[in-house]
Amino acid sequence: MKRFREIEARDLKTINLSREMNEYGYVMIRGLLCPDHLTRLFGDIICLLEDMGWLNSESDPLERIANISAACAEGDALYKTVYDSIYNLQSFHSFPHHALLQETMKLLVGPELFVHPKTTARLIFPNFEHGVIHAHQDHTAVGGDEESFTAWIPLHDCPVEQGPLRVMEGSHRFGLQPTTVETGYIVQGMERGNEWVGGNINAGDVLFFHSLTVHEAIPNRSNCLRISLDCRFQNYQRPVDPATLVFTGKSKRSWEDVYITWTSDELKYYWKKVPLALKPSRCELAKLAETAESPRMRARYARILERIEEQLSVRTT
Ligand SMILES: O=C(O)CCC(=O)C(=O)O
Repeated sequence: MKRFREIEARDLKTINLSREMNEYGYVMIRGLLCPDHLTRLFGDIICLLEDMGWLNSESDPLERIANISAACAEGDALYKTVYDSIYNLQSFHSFPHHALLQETMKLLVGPELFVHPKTTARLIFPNFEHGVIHAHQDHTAVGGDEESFTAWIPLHDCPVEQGPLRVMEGSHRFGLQPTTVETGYIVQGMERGNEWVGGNINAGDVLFFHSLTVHEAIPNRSNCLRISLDCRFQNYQRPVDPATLVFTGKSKRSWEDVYITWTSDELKYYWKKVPLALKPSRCELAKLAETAESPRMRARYARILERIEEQLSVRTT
């Protein structure tokens, strides 16, 4: 596999990042964050994983040696319990607001930066096929504006054997690529683009890519849990999908549940202070809740509308 084209953080002032992104569909920035910036969140997550029995009790939790008998992945009930407790951490939600990350995101989208509030954590057990994310484009799952980007950030050194992400260089130029209905993935070997690029991604490195860039995880063949974040962002003058602001599933989860243990109000509902142009708008959502093709989609639009209205009625400081 060809190695990432890489940019050193110290060279950011002299490089045209947007041009790099347009050309290759990704930028790999080495040493953007210093490993100390990761310590707080990494420590909070490790404590939770240790309490939940996901780590080998014989070794130092910071080594992340997995308890294989606990192996599970997104979609499993056990995974959700652990995931939800990580998702409620204030340190998890404040992470994408780190000044260095935001400065770099602005180089890609302009000064009107909007960080999507629903950051994703990835907890990837080793040698557990069910947990491997195969080739896809974020735009297929996330929707919204195509000019959106992901920052993929491991919270520790992530050598190739621990299963970092790799990307299909130049694939963002081919529009949405077909996926199979059963998996939502692009069939292996059918990805369009130049070629796969990858390599070790270390603590402090950040891989940014376009919403149409095909990417996938390399299988984690180590004995360690891989812990990483996907943070999504865009320019807020471009349309923002309301589904990025609320929980769209059938569970009654709300931002109030997430905020329960937070010690500061600063980032609660921060998007309400941003002049967002929602697409679909509230009127369009109401229409879609009646006219969308399937009952499942009608119910989903109705939920999104209801939750957006609820949020608008919550006062923020
Ligand atoms: O971290 C992973 O395994 C998958 C991440 C991913 O697909 C994404 O960031 O969109």
